[in-house]
Amino acid sequence: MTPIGADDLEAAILRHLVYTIGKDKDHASTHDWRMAASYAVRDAVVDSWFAATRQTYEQKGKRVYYLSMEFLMGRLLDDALVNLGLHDKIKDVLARHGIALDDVIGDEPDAALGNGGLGRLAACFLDSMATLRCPGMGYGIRYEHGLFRQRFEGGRQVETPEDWLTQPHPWEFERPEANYTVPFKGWVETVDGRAIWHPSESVLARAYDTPVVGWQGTWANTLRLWAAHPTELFDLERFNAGDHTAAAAPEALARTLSRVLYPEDTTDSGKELRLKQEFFLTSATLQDMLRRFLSEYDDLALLPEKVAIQMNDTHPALAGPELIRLLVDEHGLDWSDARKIAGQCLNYTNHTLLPEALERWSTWLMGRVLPRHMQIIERIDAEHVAATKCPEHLRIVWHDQVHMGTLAFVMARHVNGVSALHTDLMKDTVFAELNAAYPGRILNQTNGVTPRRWLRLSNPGLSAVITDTIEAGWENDLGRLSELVRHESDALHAAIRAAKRANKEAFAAWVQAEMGVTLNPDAMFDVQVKRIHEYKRQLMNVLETIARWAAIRRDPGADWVPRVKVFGGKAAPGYATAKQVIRLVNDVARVVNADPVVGDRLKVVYPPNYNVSMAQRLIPAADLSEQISTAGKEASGTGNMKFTMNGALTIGTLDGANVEIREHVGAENFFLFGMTAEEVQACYRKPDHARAAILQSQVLQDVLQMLAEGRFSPEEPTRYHGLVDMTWNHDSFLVASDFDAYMAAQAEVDAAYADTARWDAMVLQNIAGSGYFSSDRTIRGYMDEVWHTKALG
Ligand code: 26W
Repeated sequence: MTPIGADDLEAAILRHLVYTIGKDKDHASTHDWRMAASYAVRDAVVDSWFAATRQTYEQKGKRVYYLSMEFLMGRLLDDALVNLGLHDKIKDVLARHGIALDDVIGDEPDAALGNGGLGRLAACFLDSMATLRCPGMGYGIRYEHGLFRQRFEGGRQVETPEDWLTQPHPWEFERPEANYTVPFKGWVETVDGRAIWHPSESVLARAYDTPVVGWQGTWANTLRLWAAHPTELFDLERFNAGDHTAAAAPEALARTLSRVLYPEDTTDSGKELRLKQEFFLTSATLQDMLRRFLSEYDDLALLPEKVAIQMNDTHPALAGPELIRLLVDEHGLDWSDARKIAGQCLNYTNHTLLPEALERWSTWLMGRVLPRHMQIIERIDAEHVAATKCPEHLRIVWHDQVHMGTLAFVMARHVNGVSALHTDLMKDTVFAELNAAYPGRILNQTNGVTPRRWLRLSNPGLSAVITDTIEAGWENDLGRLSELVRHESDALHAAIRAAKRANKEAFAAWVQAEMGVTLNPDAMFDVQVKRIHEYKRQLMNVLETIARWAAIRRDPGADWVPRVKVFGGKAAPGYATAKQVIRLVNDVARVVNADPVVGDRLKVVYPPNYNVSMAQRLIPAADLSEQISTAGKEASGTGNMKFTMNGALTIGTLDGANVEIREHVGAENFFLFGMTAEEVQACYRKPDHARAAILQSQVLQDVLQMLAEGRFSPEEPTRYHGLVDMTWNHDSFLVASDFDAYMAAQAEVDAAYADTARWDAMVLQNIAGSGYFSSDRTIRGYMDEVWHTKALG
C-alpha cells in the first residue's frame, strides 16, 4: 500500500467532507468529520483490496469461506487507522481543524453483529487472515439490529434495540449485482429419479461488502454480509385496492430475515425464524461460492482443491445438505460425487459442550421449512449409519430431531475444538462415539485474538514500551514478546507499571464521567467482563465481594489492599437467573459504594452495555482478570488472552485456554484455584455437594445468610431467596464447592499485589508469554491443518 502523507490525507478528508458529505468544514459536525475521515481512509484500503482480489484470481489461490451467524466487529475506523499506520497522522490533521480524533472515533457505533466469544473470534480471524495474506472471505448476515443495548433500571437489565444502521455506514459497499434467491417451504416431487423442489416462499439475498485490511495494509479481504430483500416488489394492485398492509407484506416478511440478531448465546432458541436465518446465510453464500468458482473453473470435482469452507459452530451446518442440493439439483452431479466433494470442502468448529447450546431442529419444522434438505439429511444419515453401523442415538435424525452437531461432524473433513482441554473433552464426552467412528477427524486449534486491536490499538502506552524495548514488528510476530524477558529491569518494570497506571486513570475518569463513581487508581482493578452465565460464575465473584465487604467492616483498620471490582456483560433477555445475578451485583454495589466504613478499600462498578469498544477501554486498565468458570464448561475463553497480553494477572480455574495460558506464562505467574474438570465430574456424583460445601464454609454461610435477610435489598428482603435456595440445593456449577479455594486464591492475589516488585515480575512474564495467543498463530494452524491453503502475494 502506498504510504499516504499527512497533506494527502487532509486533502482527501476535506474533499469528502465537501463532495461526499456536502458540508463546509466551518459548519461540519463531529459526525460529518467522522464520515469524511472514514471515506478518506476507506479509499486507502480499496487499493490493497483490489490488488488482493486480483492476485487471488491470478494465482488461482485456494479460497477460504468462513461462515458465521455472528461477526462482532466493533468500530472499524480506528482499527483501519492502526493497520494502515495513519493513527498519529490523522490525529494531527484533525487537530489542525480543532477536531479531536477521540471524538471522531467515539462517534462511530459498534458493529455489534454478535453475542460474545464466537462472534468476536470470527472478527479476530478476519484481521489475521488479511494480515497473513490468506484469501479468506467472511460471510454473515447484515442484521439491521445487532446485539441489544443494555441499560439498568433499579439495577435490572433492560434491553433496547441496537440501531447501528440508522445512520449511513461508510465502510460497506452495496453490491446490487450480487443477489441470490433463497427458497423456503413448499414441496418436493421426484421426476425420473430427480428431485424437484417447488418452494412456496423465497427471499432475495443482497450482498454488502466491507473490506478487511491487514497489518500495514499489504492485503485486504472481504466480509460479505447478506441483507434480505423481497423477491416480488410492492404489490401495487393490493395497494390500489386499499389493502396497504398486504401490499407491503412481501417487503416486511423479507426484511424480518435480516432484521435482528438472536441474543441467545448458549440456548438453542428452536425458533423458525432462526432456522430461516441460518439457511438464508448458508444458501446465499454457497450460491455465491459456486458462481465464483465456475467463473474460474468448469470442473466441479476441483472444488475441494480451490475451496475450504469453515462452519463456525453448527449454526451454518445446513451447508452440508445445501451444497449437495446445489451440486445435484442445480448442477446435475450424481449423489455420490456431490457427497464426496462436499465432505472434502466442509470443516466444523465446535465452541461449546453445553447440552442446551447444541442445536436440534424438530424434523417437523425442518421438513416444513426445508423439505428438500430434510430428504438430503435423511440420505446422509442413512449412509452414515450404514458406514459406521452406529447405535440409534448416534444418528443425525433421532427422536424426531435433526441433531446439527452430528450432521456437521458427519459432513466435515476436519472437526476442531478451540482449546486443548476442550478438544480432549470433545473426544472423551459429547463426540466420543463419533470420534471412534471417524478416527482422526477431531483436531485442536486453540483460539487467539488479534494483537492489532487488543494491544496495539487499545493500549498505545504499553505498545510504546514494548516497541522501545524490543523494536517494532511484534504486531504481526507476537512470539517476539518473549524477548522482553531478557530486557527485564526495574526501568522496564516501572515503564510497564506507568503505562498501566495511565490506563487506570483514564478508565477511572471515564467511570467518573459516565457513572459519577470515583475510583482510586491505586486500588487493584479486579475485572470480570463477559456474557452473564451461571457457568462463568459471576455469582461466585459477587459472593466473594460480599465476604470481602463484611471482613473490611469487621476490621477496617487492617492492612487491606484496596480493590475496585468491575463487572461487565449482558444476559440473554430470557435468562432469568443471569438477570438476577446482574441485579445482585448492582444491589451490592449500591450498598458497598455508599458505605463510609469501607470507603476506598472496596468499590463495585458495573458499567452498562459492555461491548467491544468498552472492552478496548477497560482491559488495558485491569490488574486482575477473573476467569473462574467451572472446569470443563468454558470451551476456551478469549478475554483471558486479551487481559494477559495487556499485563493483567489471571485468577482462574484449569478450564479452557486458562490451562495453556498458565503453561505459557508460568504456573508461578498465575493464581490457580478450584477443581479440575475430572474433580468437577466427581463432585457432581456426590449427593448434596452444595450443602456439604456450605456447611464447611462459615464465610459462605454468613454471606448467604445476609442475602437471605435482604441485606442488599431492604426494600424487598426476599428478592434473592431464589438464588440462595438454588445455591444450597442445586448449585449446578459448583460455586459452593469452589468458594473457599477461590477466597484463598484472592488472598494470595492481595499478598502479591502488595509486593510491587513481585507483581511487576509476574506482569512481565504474562506479557512475554502471551505471544502464543495471537490469532495469527491460530490462523496459521487452520491454514496448515484444516484449510490446506497457502498465503498469497
Ligand atoms: C444457538 C444459540 C447459540 C449461540 C451461540 C449457542 C452457542 C453459541 C456460541 C457457540 C457460544 C459462544 O460464543 N461460545 C464461546 O466461543 C468462544 C470462541 O471459541 C469460546 O472462547 C468460549 O469459551 C465459548 O463459550
